[in-house]
Amino acid sequence: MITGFQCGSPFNTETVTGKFRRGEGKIPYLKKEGRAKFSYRLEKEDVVYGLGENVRGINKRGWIYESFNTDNCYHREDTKSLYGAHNFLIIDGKEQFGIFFDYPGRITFDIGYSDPDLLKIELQDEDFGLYVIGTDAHKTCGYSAMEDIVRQFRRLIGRSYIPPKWAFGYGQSRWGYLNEADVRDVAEGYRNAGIGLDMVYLDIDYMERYKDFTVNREAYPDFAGLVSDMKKSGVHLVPIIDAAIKVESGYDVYEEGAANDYFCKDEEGNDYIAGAWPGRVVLPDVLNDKVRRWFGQKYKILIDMGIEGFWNDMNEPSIFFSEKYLAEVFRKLDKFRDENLDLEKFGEFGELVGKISNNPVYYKEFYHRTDSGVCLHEQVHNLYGYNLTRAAGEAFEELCPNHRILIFSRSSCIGMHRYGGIWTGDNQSFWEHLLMNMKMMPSLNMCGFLYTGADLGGFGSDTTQDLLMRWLAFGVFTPLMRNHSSIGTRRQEAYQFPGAAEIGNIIQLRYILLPYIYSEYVKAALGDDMYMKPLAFVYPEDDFAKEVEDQLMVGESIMIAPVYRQNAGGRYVYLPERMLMVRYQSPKQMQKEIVEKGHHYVEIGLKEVVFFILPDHLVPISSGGSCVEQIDFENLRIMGFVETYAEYKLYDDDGYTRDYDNPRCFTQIRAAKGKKLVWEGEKNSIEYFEF
Ligand code: MIG
Repeated sequence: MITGFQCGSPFNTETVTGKFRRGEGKIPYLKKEGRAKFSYRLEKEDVVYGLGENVRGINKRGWIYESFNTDNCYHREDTKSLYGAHNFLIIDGKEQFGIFFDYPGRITFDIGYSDPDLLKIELQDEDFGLYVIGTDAHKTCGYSAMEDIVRQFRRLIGRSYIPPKWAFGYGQSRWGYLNEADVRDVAEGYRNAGIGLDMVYLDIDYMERYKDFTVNREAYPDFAGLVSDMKKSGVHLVPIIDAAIKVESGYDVYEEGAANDYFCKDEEGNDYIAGAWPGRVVLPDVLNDKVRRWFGQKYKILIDMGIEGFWNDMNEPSIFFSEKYLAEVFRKLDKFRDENLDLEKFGEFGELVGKISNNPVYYKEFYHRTDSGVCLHEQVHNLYGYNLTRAAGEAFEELCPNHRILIFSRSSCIGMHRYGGIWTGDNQSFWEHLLMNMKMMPSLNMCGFLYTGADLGGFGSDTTQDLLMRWLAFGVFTPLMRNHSSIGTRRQEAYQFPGAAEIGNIIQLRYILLPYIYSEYVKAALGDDMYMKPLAFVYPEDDFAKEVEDQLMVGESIMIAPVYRQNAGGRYVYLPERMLMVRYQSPKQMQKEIVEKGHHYVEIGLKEVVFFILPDHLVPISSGGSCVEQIDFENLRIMGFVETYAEYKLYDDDGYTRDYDNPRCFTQIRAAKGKKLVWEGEKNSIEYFEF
């Protein structure tokens, strides 16, 4: 049951696509403290879920968060906002309800920061949509209250993006692969080490002077040839696209956009000039329908060269400087020349240049011409990345109606989940960032972002072999499984390490579990469900499960408990019920053991991945392979924990077309203890995996 309130005259974000009841008068649960301020008294035991891409826990209590998309590479405990604006919260206590603010500007969520028992929400202005989601359906439908609230919310915002099947393979990325030889080296490095690989990502280095939709011809003399060569060996090249367009006469994308007035404008109505990778840049005004169509069609340039996947970066938008601000900085700097730089003066001096990158003042300097009129960027800030990716997503449906294209973005806002996935930005090779990755996943899933994952191994700083191994052991389960690192850091391709063979075994588990991972992913998308859940969503009556933030449910059959501490030989695991523990060392070395409900110390060696299968649940697996294309999805094996009887609804398709709802995609598998497996559907063979 969803009630939608319209406060003032909100900007049409096109986020809500589903049905709701129009509310009038009093807003339930929340106390209105002013026109754009709300509060809610939190009981001691209340848990607050949501906010998608953010720091801290699955339970968001005890900090103040802000929705204002930011290119912030410091993912620390004191960070308030990252690259996304995901304004959805669930309160789980005596009262259980969800709230969603459909609003593109800045919002503050003070969740017990100023007052530990108070939730306070404040919006920057008075025009917004507010949706309140109650629950009682769970009493009859078999879902927990939290699952029910999430499902209702997700129905309100529309079906999550489903990438092509190959996008569920393992990918290698790095800022700093400079040319064709580098790319071939990576693919070869993996092949020689016998490690699976489905994509090599191309960072800004592939472009000609950081110009979108160009390829550096010196570095890539035959780009289309390379793309096709790589694809023959099962590897997709996935190039990056940045938000900003280089100002340069003769550059067709710039000239076309300038001639048609497709760029954001400054106060005087001229093209707004900012600074980014290519130097002076303009920003495509993707909040305008026509511009969106134009920008989206540009992806065709690369699609025509055989490209089938993209990542969209810098679309908060990230701005290094504005021309106006830069001039001011130079002017002020000059004044310091003859100053005595004492404490205060030196501070001011440092700040001038130190605060130049992504200074929030830039967002007050330019305008959009949207279908609902001219808007100052700051008021609609959180919609920029969303619409840049939407431009691509909409174009793909037109350009490739029968062919899914991979797309994920750095910046996002709820609504964008229909068009693409996200990666979680510039983390570091820190153990605490592995834990943060685990906590962020279910929060993102609640908000509709299913195709998501972090830079495995860490983007910034030097990684270590053990961190990479532990992170990959978690990454095996995240829909986006990509190893990515920054230029200037230690190389972290799996084959670079002495333990390459063991790292390869961990990655191979991904390919073995692929039938399950793909099936659970698509079912979550089709059913408005989460792919990764907190334990509390599945075991709502279990008080201890409520506090577990370092274990997750993955799909309907698996619980994971990754190791996230250096030099740990294992960890404590909480089992809300008796489960089958699977200990994986390599495709040929797997053991199982029944573990009883309760707390256990489980040894988990660096080379191992341990996961748990729920009682009377099944996990369809493959016999492995070195890329998704090689996986035999027709002859499957089942890992199961059948105590009496288990059923599993398997989803599978050709991996490319968009006929998701076709009943032929489903196979119903039934397993009764001691009996042969039976199934209805089109699979060739399905057998128990004996181990
Ligand atoms: O400011 O394109 O998050 O993944 O490697 C850095 C270079 C710009 C930020 C992205 C990162 C990417 C990097 N980009």
